[in-house]
Amino acid sequence: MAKHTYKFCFGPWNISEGQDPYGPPVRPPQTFDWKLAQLKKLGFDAMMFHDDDAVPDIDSKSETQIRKEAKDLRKRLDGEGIAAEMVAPRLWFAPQTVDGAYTSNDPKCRRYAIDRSLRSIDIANILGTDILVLWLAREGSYIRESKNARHCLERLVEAFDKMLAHDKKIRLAIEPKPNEPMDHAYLPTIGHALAIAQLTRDSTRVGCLIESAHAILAGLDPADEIDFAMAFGKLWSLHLNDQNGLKFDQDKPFGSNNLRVAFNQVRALERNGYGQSGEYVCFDVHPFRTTKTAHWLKHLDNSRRTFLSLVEKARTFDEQKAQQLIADRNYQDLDQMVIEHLMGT
Ligand code: XUL
Ligand code: MN
Repeated sequence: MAKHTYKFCFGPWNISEGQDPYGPPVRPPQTFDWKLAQLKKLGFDAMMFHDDDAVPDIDSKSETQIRKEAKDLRKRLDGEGIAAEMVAPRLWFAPQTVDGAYTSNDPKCRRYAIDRSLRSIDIANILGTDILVLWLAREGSYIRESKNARHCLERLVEAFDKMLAHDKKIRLAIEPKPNEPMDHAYLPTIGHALAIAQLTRDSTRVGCLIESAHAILAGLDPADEIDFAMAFGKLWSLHLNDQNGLKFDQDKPFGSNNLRVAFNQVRALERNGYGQSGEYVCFDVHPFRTTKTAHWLKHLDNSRRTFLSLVEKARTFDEQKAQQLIADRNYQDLDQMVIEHLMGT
C-alpha cells in the first residue's frame, strides 16, 4: 500500500449555527475571518467555497466587482498559506432556482443558473482552483409529471457544455445526492454522474465528488462508490461524514455512526491512492444542534482524528491473513478479524 500523507479541508458552512426546519440558530454567527483563523489553528490545509462564501451577495454585484472581491480574497488566502480547494455555485437559494436551476421549466431561470455558474468559474480561476463542484440541489422533481426527465438531462448537458466551453481548464466535479431537498434527484449516484459525463463536449473534464452521507442515502456503500469512481480516475474531491440510515442528511462527524463503513472508505482511498494527485480530504460535517459554542470546532477536529486513526488501522490490517481467509472462503473469521482489528483486541 502506498503510504502518503493527506491534506484536509472544510468549508465556512461547516461551522454552522444549528438552525433546522423546526428551530432557529443556537450559536452566534461568526465572521468569515474568524472561520479562516480557526481553520488555520486546527492545522487544515484548504478551504472550500460556495461562490457567495467567496463573494457575499454575489447576485447584486457586477462582474468587475466579483473579480475584484475574488482577487482580494485570494490575497488573504495566500497571506495565510491556505489554498482554495473548490468553488461551488449555490444554486438553491435565489428565487430564480425555486423550480430547479439548469432544469427549471423557465428559460430565464435556466439562463440565470448558467450565468451564475460561469461567474463561479471566474472565481475559481482567481482563487487558483480548477474544480467547480456541482451539488445539483434542485435538479429533480417533487411531482413527476411537472418535468420531462429526458429534457432535464439534456438541459444539464447543455449547462455543463457551456461551463466547459467558458474555461478550457475547469473540471466539473458532480456531487450526487439522491434526495433532499428534492423527492428524487436526476443525478442520484456516482454512476449517474459518470454516465452523463459521456454526453458532454469533454467527458475527461467531468468527474465527481463523493459524500459519504449522500451514498448512504442512496442505499449504497460509500467505499464501493469510491472504488467505482477511482476506477475511472474521476474522484476529484471527497466529503467524508456519516449518516444513520435513510433520514434527513445528517452530516455527522466521520465514523460517528458506523466505524466499519468509515474504515472501508479509508481502505478504498488507500488502495486507490486518493490524494496522490493533490486531491483533498474534506469533511462536510456539522456540529450537533446541542453543541455549545465552546465546543463547536470539535466535529472537524474529531473527524480528522478518526480519519487518521483509520488510516493507521488500514495500514496495519493483516492483508496476508485476510487473503488466506478469503482463499479458504472463511468469511466468518474474516468478519471477526475486521471487528477485532477495529476494537484493537
Ligand atoms: C449538501 C452538500 C453541500 C455541498 C456543497 O448536501 O453536501 O454542502 O457539499 O454545495
Ligand atoms: Mn457535501
